[in-house]
Amino acid sequence: PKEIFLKDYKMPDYFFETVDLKFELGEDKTIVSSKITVLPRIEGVSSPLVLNGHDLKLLSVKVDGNELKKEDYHVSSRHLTVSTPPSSTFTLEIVTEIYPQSNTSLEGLYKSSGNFCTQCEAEGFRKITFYQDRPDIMAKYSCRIEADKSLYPVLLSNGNLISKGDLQGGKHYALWEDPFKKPCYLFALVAGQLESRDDTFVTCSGRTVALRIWTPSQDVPKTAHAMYSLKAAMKWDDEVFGLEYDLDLFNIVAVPDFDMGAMENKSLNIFNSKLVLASPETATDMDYAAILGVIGHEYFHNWTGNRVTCRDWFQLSLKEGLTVFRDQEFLSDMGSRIVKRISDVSKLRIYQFPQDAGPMAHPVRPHSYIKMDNFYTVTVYQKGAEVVRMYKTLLGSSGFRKGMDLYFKRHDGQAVTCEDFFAAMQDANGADFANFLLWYSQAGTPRLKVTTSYNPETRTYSMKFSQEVPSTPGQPVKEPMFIPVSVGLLDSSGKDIPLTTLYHDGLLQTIASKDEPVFTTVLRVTKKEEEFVFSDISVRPVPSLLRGYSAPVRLDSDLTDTDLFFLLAHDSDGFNRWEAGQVLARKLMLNLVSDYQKNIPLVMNPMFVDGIRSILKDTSLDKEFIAKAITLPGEGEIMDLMEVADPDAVHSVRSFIKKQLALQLKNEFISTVTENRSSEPYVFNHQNLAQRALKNTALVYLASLDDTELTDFALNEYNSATNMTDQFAALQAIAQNPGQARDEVLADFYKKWSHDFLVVNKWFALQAMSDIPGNVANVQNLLSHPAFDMRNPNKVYSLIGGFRGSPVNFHAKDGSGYKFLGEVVLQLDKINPQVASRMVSAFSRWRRYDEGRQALAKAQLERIMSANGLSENVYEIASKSLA
Ligand code: DPP
Ligand code: ZN
Repeated sequence: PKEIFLKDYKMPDYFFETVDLKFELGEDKTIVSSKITVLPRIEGVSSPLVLNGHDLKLLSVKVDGNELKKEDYHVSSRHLTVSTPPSSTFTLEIVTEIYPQSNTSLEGLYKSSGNFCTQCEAEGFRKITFYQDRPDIMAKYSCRIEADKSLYPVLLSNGNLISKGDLQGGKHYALWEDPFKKPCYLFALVAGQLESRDDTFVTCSGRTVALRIWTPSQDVPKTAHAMYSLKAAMKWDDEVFGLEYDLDLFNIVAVPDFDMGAMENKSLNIFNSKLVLASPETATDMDYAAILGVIGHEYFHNWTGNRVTCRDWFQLSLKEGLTVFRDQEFLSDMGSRIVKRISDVSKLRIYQFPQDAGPMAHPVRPHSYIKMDNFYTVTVYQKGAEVVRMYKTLLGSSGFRKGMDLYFKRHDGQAVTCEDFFAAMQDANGADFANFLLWYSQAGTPRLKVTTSYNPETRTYSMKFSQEVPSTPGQPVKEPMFIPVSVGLLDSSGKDIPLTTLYHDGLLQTIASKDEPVFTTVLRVTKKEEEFVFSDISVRPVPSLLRGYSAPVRLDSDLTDTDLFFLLAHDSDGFNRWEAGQVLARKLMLNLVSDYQKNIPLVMNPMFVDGIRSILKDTSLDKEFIAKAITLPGEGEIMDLMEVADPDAVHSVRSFIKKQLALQLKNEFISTVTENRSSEPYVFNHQNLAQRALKNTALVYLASLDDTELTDFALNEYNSATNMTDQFAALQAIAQNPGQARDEVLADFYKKWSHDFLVVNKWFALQAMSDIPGNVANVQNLLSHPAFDMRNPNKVYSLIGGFRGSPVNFHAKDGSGYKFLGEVVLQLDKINPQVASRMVSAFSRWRRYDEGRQALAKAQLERIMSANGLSENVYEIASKSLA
């Protein structure tokens, strides 16, 4: 396998101006003809034209209408090289034969439930035809599709429908033309039996856009929320960024077999049906929110990704980090900003921090890859979004908007780099971002330490920062980063203290005048060690540090438990209120883990119980916020903080605390459930979902006690539920403990929903993630359940992916969890390497565990590495994990 490096980037020798494609779709083969206008970069200079291809059968190549002779080109399993093409504009015509019906990789052109569809990002277009498969080749496309009319009545591609009509032999055709230049990864084609939900949207300038969401006819009723989401996203981008949709038609197609969540192909988004289909009876509030977010995300790509795209795949975060940031902001505006921030930061900590501390650690802009598919990561996406958020924290909303406007003004229609985005932000604001670009090139989560001190004589309050970026593979030594630290100070009554002046670097700086007080300021920490001193502080304050989580760092502070309980009760920054509770919970859990390991009986800290009780009873708080604030950090998060991760200890401790809270707050939890039941029909809005979230969190606590009365209480919730959110939460609550009640309710749920594969996937995931003892065997058995199918990524993500969600079972001491996963990865790799490689990454942090587990996990990685015909995808992850 060949590694590709950012430093080796070269401009292409040839540009493509127009691409006319023709697809003759058939049952056993498809013929693809392409006609490309090729332009040498330097007129008069001819060099070999190298095209990418992946296992294509070449039928013919023509240059300027003449069939090439055998000696004028060379074809291999991965390339087609035209040796001496003309040195000025010419046409290149290529015909290939492909077999979509046997394409299980779900990359290129393939079939899903009998329909044809495509997935080209990152490098799938080369499975369709020979092409310069790289994002800096931007061309105008037309696409003619021919297919059997009764089998494939709907024929879709990018852009506008130019003509359609019947052909001989029961066939028909459609001709599509996309007026915008695009890289080939945004090409799409769909052909099949589909029906649409139609609507319209009027953009800010008064253009009426036709909106269509396509699914098999029986699912059309489940697309109402997706349509609502699309219209909300279009309106939001009009209003917040002044970004208007640019064509008269926008199509979304839902398919059941899809590697990713969704794909932003120009005007023809293709979605995993999980992220389109919803009804109150079959989808949870979380599903509804995910649909809103992902429909928004793909729509937002029309500007951040499509109109301005990436020069090369190393720049992926240019479009993904930015578009994730945009979908985060969209959901914040549609619901609770604080709760959204909490969820996003949790996601970063649970998934990205471990990646950044392991063998797959890479910068937001990676330096190299073997398979680009392996770099659609939480680092590129979530940490990338944090990097974009820091610009906004530094510039404010209007400064950020100015930067975005300049970015589009400069780069519309271009394929650009992360530096171009940085430059637009800086130039539009006359700002100096110093060494900020290091966020794109240095991997690893920076550690930021703060020590504080108050001097009553000088009435000054000092914050001393020191930072360290841990070494990561290939990057042993790091430079200090530019860390924006948003801070506030609380007085003894919990009120924010006005911030006026600050000493830094020997200079006195004005923060704000006394008449227009400011309560939060952003410190720019740029050195290894640095001090900031607030003046005019009359009492010893309690600091609120890194408000809103202003930078993706691990913060160590000298706050005492008393300070943290104080912040939990008073901080005006909602995120930091939650954070104070989390810091307390992490400390409590780590202390108990150490007791557990020393065989010291576990004792619950009553202060913590009181803290949770007061949050639970605080009627001034948002209910979804309460649900978040009473939820303990996950097991993975705690293991991540240990020298040697101990899944058994962490699991026992977390269960212990959960049960203690349930026991000591039983009455409070029962009233939380009863007071938050609703007899209203299901509506997806913030108030209602917050109420359900709180009720269901309380229910899970209660049912953890495994007490007959409380299990019946939960069963009653299950039986009386009128929507999937409540029904599934009750199922989860009951399924926490092994036994008859669990078995019966799981069987009942399956019987109710066996006809709906998206609901059945929830049922798989719930069982896979279960912490019940010895669950490896159950999961193994479910592999042969009639509803399971290794070829469908959603099913794999639910059952195999879900299994990794139970550390205590995945890391079973006897190695059974590792063995199970090792076997599955090898089977999957033959079917779908992208999906297999996502699964194998569960092994990557094997060195974090004790020696016994290390040996068992390592053996599985070695077994995978020694397999014949291993894909590059799995090879890259497995070999880097072992390195
Ligand atoms: N479809 C994936 C996303 O939108 C890759 N572009 O993030
Ligand atoms: Zn994206």
